[in-house]
Amino acid sequence: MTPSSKVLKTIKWIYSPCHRKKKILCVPALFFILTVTMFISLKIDLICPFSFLLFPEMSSSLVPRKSKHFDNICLHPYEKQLSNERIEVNLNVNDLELTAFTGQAENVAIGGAWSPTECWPKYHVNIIIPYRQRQEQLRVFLHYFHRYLPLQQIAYRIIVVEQSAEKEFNRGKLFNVGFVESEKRFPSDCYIFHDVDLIPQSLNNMYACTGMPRHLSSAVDTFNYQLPYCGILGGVVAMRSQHFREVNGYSNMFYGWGGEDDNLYFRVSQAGLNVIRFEPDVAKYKMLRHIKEVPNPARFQIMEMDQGIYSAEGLNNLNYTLLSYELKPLYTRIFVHV
Ligand code: BGN
Repeated sequence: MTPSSKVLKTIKWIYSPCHRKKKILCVPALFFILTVTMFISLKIDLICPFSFLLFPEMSSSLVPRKSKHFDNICLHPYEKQLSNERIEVNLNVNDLELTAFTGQAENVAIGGAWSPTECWPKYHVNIIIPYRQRQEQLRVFLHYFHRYLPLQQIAYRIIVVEQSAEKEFNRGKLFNVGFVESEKRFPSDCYIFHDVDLIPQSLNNMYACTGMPRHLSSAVDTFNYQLPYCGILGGVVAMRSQHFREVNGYSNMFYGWGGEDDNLYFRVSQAGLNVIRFEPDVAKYKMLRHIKEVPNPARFQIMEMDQGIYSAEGLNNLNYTLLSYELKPLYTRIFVHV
């Protein structure tokens, strides 16, 4: 029997209660078909707001780094018990304070890398931050993250990709550059693409990758801790490097504010991947205050154009000029012209 005749036979079987005049069974059968069809067509919309229900599987859905170590593996907050610990956010960190903090930040290696010394970290991440002229926020970010991440007992490196002054800011392209440059120098199976103005508020929001791409910042204070729309994938995203390559990274075409994150959501769905979100209480973020950027009026056209060519536009046609590469005390700085 060919696959298509098999399908026909199944459809006939489902409808058979109606033919056999068993009208009583006809209604539930049709109801069942209708529900399944609706569920498939609305799959994304239905699953999206409730995707945090996957949370109970959190520990098993995190993907550990490849390793031959079996002894003395670090325990992570949710593996001990969910943590209620809060780390204070200092919203005003000046240069002097940051220098003093650098002196105290235990074991942070030059370049902003850290790894636990007492146990073997199960997770290893590169955190990429696109950046330009947000010195105050970067200081707050570094001061917070080098206290927050060590408590999760993960191995990490903070990589700031700074764009030169000439053109409009291109968030997506800076992420692509951060990924390519990091893969050359300190590759990782897991990447976190992170805005500089977002501060996680729960220690249970593990900075590690899940089997599927994860939207970490799905409950931001400025959106009343709610998801503004289903296809949002901005702020903070964790992706396995293999998946990032599969979706061809971000688009390089979005200069100015808006669209590149929605475009990533499109790329992820086209690759047959799902977006995971943890429960709102875990995915809570505070957004640091800044002046609202002016949206790029051309973003809708770019989005439309890119949807036709995304497999040829992204990581595989990335070009940029590396202006400098520096290991700063609390982060790795990559300065580029894009
Ligand atoms: C959306 C923006 C996102 C932004 C969110 C949250 C667009 C659509 C362009 C095709 N999307 O409106 O880029 O992250 O708001 O601020 O503008």
